[in-house]
Order: sequence, then C-alpha cells, then structure tokens
Amino acid sequence: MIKYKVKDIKLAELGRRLIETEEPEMPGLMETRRKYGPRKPLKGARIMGSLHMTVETAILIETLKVLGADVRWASCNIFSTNDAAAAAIAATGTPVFAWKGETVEEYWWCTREALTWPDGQGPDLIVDDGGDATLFIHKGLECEKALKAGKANKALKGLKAIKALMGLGDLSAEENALYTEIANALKSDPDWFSKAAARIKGVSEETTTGVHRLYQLEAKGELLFPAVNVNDSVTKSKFDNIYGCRESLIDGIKRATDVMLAGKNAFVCGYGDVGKGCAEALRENHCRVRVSEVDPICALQACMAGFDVGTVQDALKWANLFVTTTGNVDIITAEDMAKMRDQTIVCNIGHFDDEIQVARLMAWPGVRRTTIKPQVDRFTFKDGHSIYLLAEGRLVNLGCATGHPGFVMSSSFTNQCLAQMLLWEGGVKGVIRLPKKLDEEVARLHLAARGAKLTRLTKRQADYIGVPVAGPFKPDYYRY
Ligand code: NAD
Ligand code: 9W4
Repeated sequence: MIKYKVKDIKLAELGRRLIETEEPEMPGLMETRRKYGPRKPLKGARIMGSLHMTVETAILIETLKVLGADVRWASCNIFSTNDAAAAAIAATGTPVFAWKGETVEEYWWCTREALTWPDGQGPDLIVDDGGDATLFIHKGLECEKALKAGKANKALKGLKAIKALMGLGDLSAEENALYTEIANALKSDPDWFSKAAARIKGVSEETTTGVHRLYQLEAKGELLFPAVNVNDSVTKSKFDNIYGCRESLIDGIKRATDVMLAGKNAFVCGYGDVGKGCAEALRENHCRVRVSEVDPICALQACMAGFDVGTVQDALKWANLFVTTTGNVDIITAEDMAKMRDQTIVCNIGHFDDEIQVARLMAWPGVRRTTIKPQVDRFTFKDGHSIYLLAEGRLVNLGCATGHPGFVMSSSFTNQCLAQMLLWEGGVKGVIRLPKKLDEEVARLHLAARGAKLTRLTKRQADYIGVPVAGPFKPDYYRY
C-alpha cells in the first residue's frame, strides 16, 4: 500500500511557503484551531476528503488534523490540484492522492486510495465537493448487493460481472473508471461497501451539485448516512457567490488581458448573487455598468443600486465587455458575438460552460480563431471585427486566475470544520443545513481579523426582539 501519490514530493518546500503565506488570510480556520484544537473534538475520527487539493484546502486539512482527525485526501477535479500544496501535505505524513492533470482512471483510483485506510477499512467521515466520494460509496454498495444477489453466475468476475448484473450498457470513460475502482474494492473484500457504509457517520458537502444529489438520495430513501449541506450556509454561499466573484472576476480579466477597465462599457448578464458581485467590482474599477435580468425583483434591485438594466441585444453595439453570471444556457449566442463591437471581451463566471455559445462560435462561417495565450482566444469575423473569448467560455476566475481569495475559502472551510464536528458528535439525521448558531459562529471566527468588535445584547434588548442573548439572532427564513 503506497503512502501518497503526488506530482513531485520535492515541491513540498515551495508548498509549505505558500501555505504559511496563506494562513493569515484564512483567519476562520486559524481561530478554529486556537478555539477548538485543545479539546481535540475530532479525536479518533478518520476523515476522507474529496475536494480541490489547493493551498487553501491544505490549510483545511491541517486544521482537521489539529482538531484530532486522521485525514486522507484526493482532489474532486482532475485539473484543480496545486502540486506544491499536495506535496507539502504528503510530506507531513498525511496521505494525499492528487496531481494536476489526472486522467479519469487515475482520478477514481485516487478517490479509492483516499477512502482506504491501511487496515483496509473506510473512513468515519467524508468532506465532499460535488458528491463523488458519496457517489462511490452509494454506487459501490448497489454493485456489492447486485453481485451477491447474482451469485449463481460464477463465470463472470469483476467489472464484467458488475456490468451484467447492474444492467449497465455502454459506459462513458468516466463511468467505466468509476465502476473499475468499485470492482477493485470488491475484489479486495466482497463486503467492502457494506462495511464502509456502516462505519460512515456522515458527509459534509461543499457545492450545489453535491447537495442536490444528497436531497435526491434522501427523497428516494437511499441515503446511507447523515449529511450536512454546507453550501447553503450564509457564510458559505454569500462568500462564494458575491464576495468571491467580486474579487476574482477582475483578477481573471486582468491576468488574461491587462486591459484598462476605467471608462469602458461593461455588461453583466444576470443580477443574482454572482452578478451583484461582478457589477459592483466593475463599477469600482470605473466601468460604466449595465445589467440584464429576467426576474423583476433582481432587475429592480439593480435599479436601486444605480445600474442600468437592459438587454444583451440592445447592448451589442454599446459594450466593450460582457460577463455572464446567470447559471443558465444560451445567454450570449454566436449571432450576438457576430454583431459585437470590435475588440469586445466576452467571458463567463456562472454556469460551467453553457452560458456562451462557444461551439457555435467556433463553427461560425468565416470566423478565424487566434490563440493569444492559453485561455485567451481572439475570434475574427468575416467583416473584420474581432472579439476576445476568455477561458473558452468556462469560469474565467478559475481558468484565467486562481479562484477565490483565501479569506473566502476560509469562510467555506470553517463551515466544513464545524459540520465535521457536528457529525462526529452524532445525532444528525438525513440532510440538514448547519444550524444558524454555527453559521453565526463561522462569521464570529472571522471578525477579529478584520478588527470588528461585536455589540452584546442586553437581556432586556434580547427579550424585546425575541432572541437569545448569545444568538441565533435571526429566524431561519431571514434573507441576508
Ligand atoms: P442566482 O440564481 O442568484 O443568479 C442568477 C440570476 O440570473 C438570477 O437572478 C436569474 O433571474 C438570472 N437569469 C437567469 N436567466 C437569465 C437570462 N436569460 N438573462 C438574464 N438573467 C438571467 O445564482 P448565483 O448564486 O448568482 O449563481 C449563478 C451561477 O454562478 C451559478 O451557475 C453558480 O454555480 C455560479 N457560481 C460561480 C462561481 C465562480 O466562482 N465562478 C461562484 C459561485 C457561483
Ligand atoms: N479549478 C480548475 C483549475 C483549472 C482547470 C478542460 C483544460 C474550483 C474551486 C476551487 O475547478 C477548479 N482547468 C480546466 S478545468 C479547471 C478547474 N480545464 C478544462 O480543458 C483546462 C477549482 C476552490 N478554491 C478557490 O477558488 C481558491 N482556493 C480553492 O480551493 C479551486 C479550484
């Protein structure tokens, strides 16, 4: 059994310097260490993580260790690993299975390695991002049961038996890699998944997609262990959507283009949380900003914030920059791009890759593509005008920059730590959000770093507004 697999363990010293530099930017995690560390609330807990192996995640891992946990890690994306951060963690003796540019086969191998402790057994707790570790356990148990029920047919073994008994037709490369690792786990122990599922006390899930999968499993009565939806904590979603994008949109655009934003006309498609952050950031960079919306409430909010509200169509001859933030499809069509002003920059920070019609742009009659550098393409149309497309229409803050700042990730990951402690304490049933008191605790742990001093309610004031002196301070339906 190998202890870790990273790109190059010699990158550990660089990784350590990056981690040390980032620690003060993640005050929530550092405060969590100081406040809860001495009690070792996660003592004895085996935690498996499936979450982008970045510098920020390294600080999450080391926080979980300070809380007493025994940790193993894999990335939840084949491209997102910071190899130096991965090496630094592996060098401390914490098993990491992640490198930038994994194949899908390697990805599922890494996931299984991170799920398998030296005694062959699985974790007590999972930190998941996108739900792949949770999927592995759930699909694996289905396969284990199918194999047991179909025992009679001894001729078929491993992946072939699983495919036959589960009625799986043509599998994608991704599915094939998943089921191959499930077959490998069952080869090591025919009861591996039932034992693993029985041991797991819960999962905390980071993203919308993963949370959606959890609620679906719960609705079908198939959820094997309790789950905490970290995504919908106020201190996760507001940071990830508004404050994170407010910083990382401009970062992505500037790294890609070095363009002067002041005085330019910027158009933001969608004025939800991400759109609000983007529109504000562009205005603060002295752009003239116009937004589009389908929802009258968000459109009116934009008006009240002093933004013009209009349509993409009407802005084609006005804007120098388009940013999509809607989470929807076909927001900027190839026809739109064919009509834009010369030198317009087009990028997306919302839905992974469907907001801008990239495939249709590439196939547009007479269009010529020039790659300026990775993630920056110029498309020149027959009439001679050009547009610049960033990150091939995928998330510009990840494709052209390094995502959110550490402070934003600190807010998300402090939720993860509190969720893990809650699950390890026991008593969670089904899928829950983190109780508001803990959401408030995440915020509280970040205040000192920004020099904020809270006012304390008097008993009379607390009674008057009907809340406990120590919180929670708002009802669950309150919108921040
Ligand atoms: P949201 O629902 O708050 O906002 C989206 C807005 O787009 C809504 O107000 C909706 O009315 C509007 N909209 C939908 N269709 C539209 C259309 N055709 N034209 C104009 N407006 C339209 O969602 P959000 O939290 O702002 O997230 C948006 C997207 O950003 C999601 O896909 C989310 O996953 C993604 N996201 C990206 C990052 C990142 O780092 N890149 C971070 C957080 C979220
Ligand atoms: N990163 C990522 C990086 C490169 C990359 C196909 C080739 C998300 C959240 C956090 O997804 C992340 N390259 C890709 S996809 C891709 C994705 N491709 C696509 O063609 C190039 C990612 C969370 N986060 C921050 O935001 C900051 N620190 C964090 O941990 C990280 C990475």
